[in-house]
Amino acid sequence: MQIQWWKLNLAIFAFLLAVVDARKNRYIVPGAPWYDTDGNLLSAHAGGIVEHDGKWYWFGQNERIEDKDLFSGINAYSSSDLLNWDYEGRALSSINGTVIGPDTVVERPKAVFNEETQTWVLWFHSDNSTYGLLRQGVATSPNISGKPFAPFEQVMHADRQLRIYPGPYDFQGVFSPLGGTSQDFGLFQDVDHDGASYALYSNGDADAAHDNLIARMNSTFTGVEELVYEFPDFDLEAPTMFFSGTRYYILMSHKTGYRPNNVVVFSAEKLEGPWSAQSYIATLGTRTFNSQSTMIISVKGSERSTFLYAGDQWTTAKDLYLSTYVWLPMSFNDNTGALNVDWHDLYSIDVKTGSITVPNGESYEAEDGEISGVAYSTLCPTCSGGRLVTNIQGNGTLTISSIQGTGQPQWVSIYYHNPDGKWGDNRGGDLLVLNRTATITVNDDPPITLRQPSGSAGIILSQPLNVTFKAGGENRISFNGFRQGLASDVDKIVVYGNIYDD
Ligand SMILES: *[C@@H]1O[C@H](CO)[C@@H](O)[C@H](O)[C@H]1NC(C)=O
Ligand SMILES: *[C@@H]1O[C@H](CO)[C@@H](O)[C@H](O)[C@H]1NC(C)=O
Ligand SMILES: *[C@@H]1O[C@H](CO)[C@@H](O)[C@H](O)[C@H]1NC(C)=O
Ligand SMILES: *[C@@H]1O[C@H](CO)[C@@H](O)[C@H](O)[C@H]1NC(C)=O
Ligand SMILES: *[C@@H]1O[C@H](CO)[C@@H](O)[C@H](O)[C@H]1NC(C)=O
Ligand SMILES: *[C@@H]1O[C@H](CO)[C@@H](O)[C@H](O)[C@H]1NC(C)=O
Ligand SMILES: CC(=O)N[C@H]1CO[C@H](CO)[C@@H](O)[C@@H]1O
Repeated sequence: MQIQWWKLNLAIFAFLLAVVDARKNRYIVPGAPWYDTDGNLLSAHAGGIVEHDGKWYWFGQNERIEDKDLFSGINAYSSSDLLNWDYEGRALSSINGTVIGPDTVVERPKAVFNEETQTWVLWFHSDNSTYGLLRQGVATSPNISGKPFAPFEQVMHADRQLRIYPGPYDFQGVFSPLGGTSQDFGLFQDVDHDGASYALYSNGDADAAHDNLIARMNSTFTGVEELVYEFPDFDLEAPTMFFSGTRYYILMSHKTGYRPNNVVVFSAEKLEGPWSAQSYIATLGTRTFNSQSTMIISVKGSERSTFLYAGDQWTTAKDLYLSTYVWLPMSFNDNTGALNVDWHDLYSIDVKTGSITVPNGESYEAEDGEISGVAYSTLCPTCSGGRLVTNIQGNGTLTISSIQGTGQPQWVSIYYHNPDGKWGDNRGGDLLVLNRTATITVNDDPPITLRQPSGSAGIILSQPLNVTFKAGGENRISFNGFRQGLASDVDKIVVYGNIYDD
C-alpha cells in the first residue's frame, strides 16, 4: 500500500493543532499553580501589568526553583485574554558587580510607556540583601519585551526545555527618590486624565518613617519629581492604585513579611486628597484570602469596566517558587468608597466586553460522605449545610463517593476549615500561618499532599485541586491527615468543568 504523505502530514498537523488547542485555559483560578503556554510554571511574583497593542504584559520577579540567586531576573509574559500567557523572556537580568547583582534585591517591577521619549520604563524597588539601602531603580527599552528580537538561551530540564530570552531593558541606575528612602513599589499611570505617572512607596521602617507616599514622576518617567500625598504613619506596603472613573482607590497591605494580612483600601477624588479612612477589602480572618496586594488589572470592556485585584499568595522565603497568584474581581461603591474583593473558586473574563462569568460546580457535602475512625461530623454555623467533618487524623478518614467526572483534568475546590492561625496586622503580633496538611486520594491514583494554610475560627477557605476523574459517576476522593497528622476540617468539595477548552 502506498503511503499518502500529504495525508499523513495533514494528520500530524491537525494533531499538533489539537494538542495546542486542548491546552487553552478556560478559567482564572485563584491560588492554583499557573502554567505558561510552554507548560512552565508561571514565575512573575510581586508583579505589575500594562496593556499595549491589544495585549497585556505582566512583569514579575523570577523565583524559579532552579534560580537560586537573590535576584535572578524579571520575567515578562503576554496575553490577549488574561488566561493564557506566553513567556516573553527576561525583561532584566542581574548584572554582576553592580547594584542589581545576583546578591541584591530587585523587587516589585512595574513597566510604563513614556510618550515623550517613546521608551518603556521598568521601575523596581532596589536594595541590598538586608534592605538597608531603600532605593528605586529604572531600566529602559525601546520595546516592551524582547522575545521576537533577541536570541535565546536554552535550559534543558528532564522533561522540557525552558527558553530564556535575555531582556531588552537597559539598566539605567538606582536613586533615592526626593532624597528619601523607598520601600516596596507600586506604579500608577493616570491614563484617564493627563497620563502622568506616580511612584507609590513607603519610606521605610525607621522611627521617623512608616509613611506611605504618592510621588509624581518627571516627564520622562525616569525620576521622581514631586510629593503629591503622604499617608502619615500608616506603616503599610505593597501599594497599588486604580481610577474607577470617579474615584482613585489605593490598596496596601500591612507589613508582615511573606505572611499574608488584611489588605486595606483608601479612596479620594483627587490624588492630593483628602483621602478616606481606611477599610478592609476582604472578609476578616481570610487575610485577604491569604494574599498580598501587588497590582490591579483594569479591563475596560465594551459593556463594563472590570477591575481585578491581583495579589501574591506567598509561601515562605525558602520556597518562594511555590507561591501562587490570587486574582479576583472587585466591587466598589464610589459614593461610600467601600471596596470588596469577593471570592470565586474560578471564573472567566471576556476582555472584549469586560464581563466575568462564574461557572457552576457540583457540590458534595463532606457530612454526606463516608466517615470512619476518629473522624466525625459536627455542627458548623458558617458551613454549607451547617456541618463539616472534623478530626481527620490517625485512622480518621473521609471519603466522598459517586462523584461525576469527565475523564479530563478538572478543577475541584476543597472547602476547608483550619482555625489554627491568629490573624492580625501588627508586625509584632503572633501572625503565624499554621498550615495543616491533608493527604488526598482520588480513586486509586497516587496520593496528593495538600497544604491547607490557616484562616481563623469559622472561616471557610477554598483551595483548587487539579483532578482527573474517570468519565462517569464512579469516582471517589478520600481525605486523610498527612502522615496521620491533623488535616483541616472539610466542609464540602465543588467539582467544576474541564480545566482546558474542549
Ligand atoms: C557572574 O558571576 C558568577 C560568579 O562569579 C559567574 O559564575 C557568572 O558567570 C557571572 N556572570 C556573568 C554574566 O558574568
Ligand atoms: C545594606 O546597607 C546598609 C546601609 O548602608 C548597611 O548598613 C548594611 O550593612 C548593608 N547590608 C549588606 C549585606 O551589605
Ligand atoms: C526593538 O524592536 C525593533 C523592531 O521593532 C528591533 O529592530 C530592535 O532590535 C528591538 N530592540 C531591542 C533592544 O530589542
Ligand atoms: C527625570 O529624572 C531622571 C533621574 O533623575 C533624570 O535622569 C531625567 O533627566 C529627568 N527627566 C527630566 C525631563 O527632567
Ligand atoms: C481508630 O483509632 C482509635 C484510637 O485512636 C481507636 O480507638 C479506634 O478503635 C480506631 N477505629 C478503627 C475503626 O480502627
Ligand atoms: C492538570 O493535571 C494534568 C494531569 O496531570 C496535567 O497534565 C496538567 O498540566 C495539569 N494542569 C494544571 C493547570 O495544573
Ligand atoms: C506558609 C506556611 O506557613 N508554610 C508552612 C507549611 O508547613 C510547612 C511544613 O509543615 C512549613 O515548612 C511551611 O513553612
